[in-house]
Amino acid sequence: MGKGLVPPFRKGGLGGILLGGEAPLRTAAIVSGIVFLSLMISPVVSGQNVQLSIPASSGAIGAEVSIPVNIGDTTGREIIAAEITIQYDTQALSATDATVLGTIADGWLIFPNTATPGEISVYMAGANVLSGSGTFVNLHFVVQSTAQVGGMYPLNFTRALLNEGDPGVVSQGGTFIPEPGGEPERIPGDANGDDRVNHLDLLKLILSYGKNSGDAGYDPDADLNDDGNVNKDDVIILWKNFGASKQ
Ligand SMILES: [Ca+2]
Ligand SMILES: [Ca+2]
Repeated sequence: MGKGLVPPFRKGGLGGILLGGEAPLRTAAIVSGIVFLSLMISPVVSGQNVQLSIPASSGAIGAEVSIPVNIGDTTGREIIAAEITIQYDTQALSATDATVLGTIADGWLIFPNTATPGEISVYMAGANVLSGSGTFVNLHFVVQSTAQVGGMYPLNFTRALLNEGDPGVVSQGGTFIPEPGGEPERIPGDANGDDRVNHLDLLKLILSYGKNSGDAGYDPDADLNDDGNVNKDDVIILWKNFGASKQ
């Protein structure tokens, strides 16, 4: 339909309007031009749609992170419900929850669904009509140990619906970048970090026994109480926890 309107618009079009061609031709050109322009322009009028977007974010491996879904100006749009589904990479993230506390949808009911790996869906609705712009909902994740530090993991909308589809939505996904995690917490007495306290830890203490920080052979891992020397105090810590393990 748009294509059929192109030739008359081109032929009589702007030239006819600007230079003042013959009256009927000019009228036809103006009418077809207006129809053509309105057909071409109406799908891209951005004021019609409300934008949903996810900003770039980052977080340490092992940490809990909150990633917002932001919403553009909602004033006067009568928004009282939304359905959003975001896909993410399970190598980097695992979704745990979604909340609206402190967002512009604070007070709405929210039903997060994280049952499908790599996907978080939220159904939300409220009696209070939205106004303004800002964070719409916070998505909560745990950064996975398999995440690559510095990698760029996309979060994409696979569903974004406001009310029953009116107003329309323009959605833009985001990127998550993992950061290095802290040292995992060791159980007391675990000198070699294998989450067990046993003869291997005792061996490390024996090899470093009597050594002070700065000495050749001083092993900071064997210095269980971090006081700068490996001595009977460290052996006592090991002995008290001998046999312990994580999970
Ligand atoms: Ca150990
Ligand atoms: Ca010590």
